[in-house]
Amino acid sequence: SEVTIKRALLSVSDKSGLAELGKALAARGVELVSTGGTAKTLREAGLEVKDISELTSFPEMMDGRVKTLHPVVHGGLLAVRDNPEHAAAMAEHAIGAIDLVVVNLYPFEATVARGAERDEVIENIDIGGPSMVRSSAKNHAYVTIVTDSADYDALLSELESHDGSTSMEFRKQMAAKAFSATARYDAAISQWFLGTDQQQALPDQFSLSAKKLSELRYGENPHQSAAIYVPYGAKEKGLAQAEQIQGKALSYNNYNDADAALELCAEFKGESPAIVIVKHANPCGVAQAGSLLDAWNDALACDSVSAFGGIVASNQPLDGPTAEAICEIFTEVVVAPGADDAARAAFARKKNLRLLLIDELPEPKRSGLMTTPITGGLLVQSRDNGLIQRDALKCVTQREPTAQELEDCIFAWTVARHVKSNAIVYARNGSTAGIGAGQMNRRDSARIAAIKAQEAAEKYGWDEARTNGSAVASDAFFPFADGLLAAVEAGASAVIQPGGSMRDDEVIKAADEAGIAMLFTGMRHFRH
Ligand code: 93A
Repeated sequence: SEVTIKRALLSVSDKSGLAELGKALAARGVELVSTGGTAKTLREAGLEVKDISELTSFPEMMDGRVKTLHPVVHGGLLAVRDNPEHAAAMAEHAIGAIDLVVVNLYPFEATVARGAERDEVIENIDIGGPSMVRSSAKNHAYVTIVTDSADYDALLSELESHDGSTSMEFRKQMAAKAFSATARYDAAISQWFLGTDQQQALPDQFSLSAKKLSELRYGENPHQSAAIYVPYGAKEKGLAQAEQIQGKALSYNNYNDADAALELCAEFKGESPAIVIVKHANPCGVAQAGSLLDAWNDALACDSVSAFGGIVASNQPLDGPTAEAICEIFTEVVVAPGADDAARAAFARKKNLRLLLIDELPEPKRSGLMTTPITGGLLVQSRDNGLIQRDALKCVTQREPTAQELEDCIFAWTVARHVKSNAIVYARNGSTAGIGAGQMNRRDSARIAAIKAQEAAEKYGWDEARTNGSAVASDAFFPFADGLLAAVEAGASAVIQPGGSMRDDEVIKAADEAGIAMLFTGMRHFRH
């Protein structure tokens, strides 16, 4: 499984360490092939280099958009060397094998970060580079791929210790790095598109025209008047036009809370059974489990005190056992995409409980405008539909999260997006363990969430709070290590947060010292 490096293709935007690497490879007798700028740097260092255009018999064209996208390159990268048909194709088309690929990509993120114009940003979307990276990584049985200049030394010592070859283990390790590099790269590009499109979606003028659907008894308080309106041309019925099966008329606060519950529950659309309990527009218990009943029990255990008088949403049609369990505590509103006969019969015994059925859960990724009146004006923003991309998560600690911690991180993060800032959410095994909402500093939110978890443990007679071994999500970065330390004290073993604080180094150091794993999402979710 050792492959001797005879020919290397180098094509790098970040030219640091390139000349040294080129010299070391040339000294081993490796043939160097390069794209324009890379070849120039190597030649300036006195090295002999073959231009990629000599290989492809095409000039680099269209402002460099098409340099390496050619069968002679990708054939040389993808060929299965001991497959006779592949070998015949190589011979027939004069495709030479490429053993080593050193590529780092156009600096897309740096271009965005310095505020470049749209055209320049687009030009910095590397196409040929990731293609070579992916071809090489796929064919790691034969090809060594290096995507980070920080790995040049590792490559050279590998060649040194294997007499000019690389081992399968090394190539596999580099391939894994390569795929995570291209995944992160694409995630950054897609994020940029979403961001700019959202900005562009804001019209120069807009008028909201809506029809009154029904008067509400009063608004947030009895001295305020209120009604519910439906915009002309509304595309979906949503909560506003849900079917009310039973119970008292809905109040303004009921609608507001039911909407918060529904929006969070919609994040679990098409997934395993999930229950959300909301109080005062904040979730106080969220869980996903094998059955709706289990999800309800887990969600309730998070903060059973707050769940009293709560609003419940389900991501699936309700069944009898779950409805019976919900009826055991005082519940204001239940909203779900359906309820079977047994569930309806159970709810019917609670005359005041408002049961709302919707056709389907809203689409969590949908776009739209959100408005907030201010004195003399209106603030308008695009809806926060920035969903997490697993591939874009960056582990910044020495320890990587375990598979379970990763799942819990993503679950906690999903919930945290729907909690008023400052939001801290602990989760373990698909269930929230403690939620801290709406505090003016992050450390207090972390402490409050931990207190709730402790109270739950005492009430249910558990040996430990569910924050022990939990993942904790923070809706915005930890400005200081103290918030993180409060979470560690509560027993969290993994953290997910946007990152981007001036003191990230301090926070990462505290995480490493505590032996926990920490993921950066690169995206913040304030909700004020
Ligand atoms: O414009 S591309 O998407 N098209 C290509 O065919 C191509 N081949 C290599 N970008 C391409 N590259 C990228 O060029 C590499 O990923 C690398 O970042 C850069 C190196 O160009 P140069 O050697 O001219 O500095």
